Amino acid sequence: MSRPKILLTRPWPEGAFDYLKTRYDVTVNETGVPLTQAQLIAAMGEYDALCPTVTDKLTADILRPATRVRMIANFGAGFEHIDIDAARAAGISVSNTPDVLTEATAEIALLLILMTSRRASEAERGLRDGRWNGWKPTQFLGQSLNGKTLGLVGFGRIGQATAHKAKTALGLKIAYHSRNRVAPEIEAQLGARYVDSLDALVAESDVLSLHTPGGDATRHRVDARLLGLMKPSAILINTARGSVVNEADLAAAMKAGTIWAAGLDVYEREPQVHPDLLPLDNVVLLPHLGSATRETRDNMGLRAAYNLDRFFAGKELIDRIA
Ligand code: 8YV
Repeated sequence: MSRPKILLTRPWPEGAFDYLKTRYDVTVNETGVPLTQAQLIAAMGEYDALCPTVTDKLTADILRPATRVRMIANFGAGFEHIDIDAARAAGISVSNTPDVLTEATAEIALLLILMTSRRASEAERGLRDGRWNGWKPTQFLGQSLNGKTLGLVGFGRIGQATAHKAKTALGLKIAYHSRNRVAPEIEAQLGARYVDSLDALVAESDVLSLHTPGGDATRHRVDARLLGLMKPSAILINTARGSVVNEADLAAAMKAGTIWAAGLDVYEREPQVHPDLLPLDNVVLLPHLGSATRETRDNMGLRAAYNLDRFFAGKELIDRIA
């Protein structure tokens, strides 16, 4: 029997790619640029499965009932870029890669908390630019974190891992708001306090970290109004999805001194960053590094591959999202 034809829209890390090659007839887009919509539509007729990433926008025009592709194994946990309703309507199965990137993404949240609170980007830029002419008692002063409150918006796997690391490593107190309150044992284990109003959490947080999914339900949840509730000394961290924050409102709030700093790993229109954020010294901007470790990216590829294996074996997917 011929092997299923699989298209990777981007090259994968070696380990996961090697695994895939032993089982499938694999084609890789090696161009370094995302496929166009026309190329994605054509691919839907040529392959048995597609492995997209966050940079592939899979709209209803692409996810049609009569396509050859019957399985989409997304390389990544978030799936805001895939029209899940259209996939369901077209009878196309879709999987993602949760769990394997939890710790790596939580590490990036901690990195941004540290970088913003200690003004690391700004200070390093100063040193490299020759503006550091020796130690002074008042230079590049940041904020201490120990004993302050970290407010988490969304408290799934990554939010909880961030809470654990922030509490144990940095001495932050943990408060959270989410659609569903977690079990009392988890709250006790993480020392996490549930706040039933988002506004109240935002108002009391010294560091506010976003961990909700993207999509219509959370679009621009952080806007001018919400930013206005934050403490002037507060820090906003976003490792979730760019769409959760209204970037224009954030830039305006930063310029007006409404909040003290922001650390972002994700953006509304990646790879573009709102131009008003770029000149701001107290905004740390990372290029969507959440899951960017060798181990994690390999594990993401393997997790996507295991979902493909299940699909082609006629078994239930490990991580079905459609
Ligand atoms: C991934 C992410 O690198 O998995 C996610 O949801 O945000 C990232 O860490 C990206 O999605 C790869 O497709």
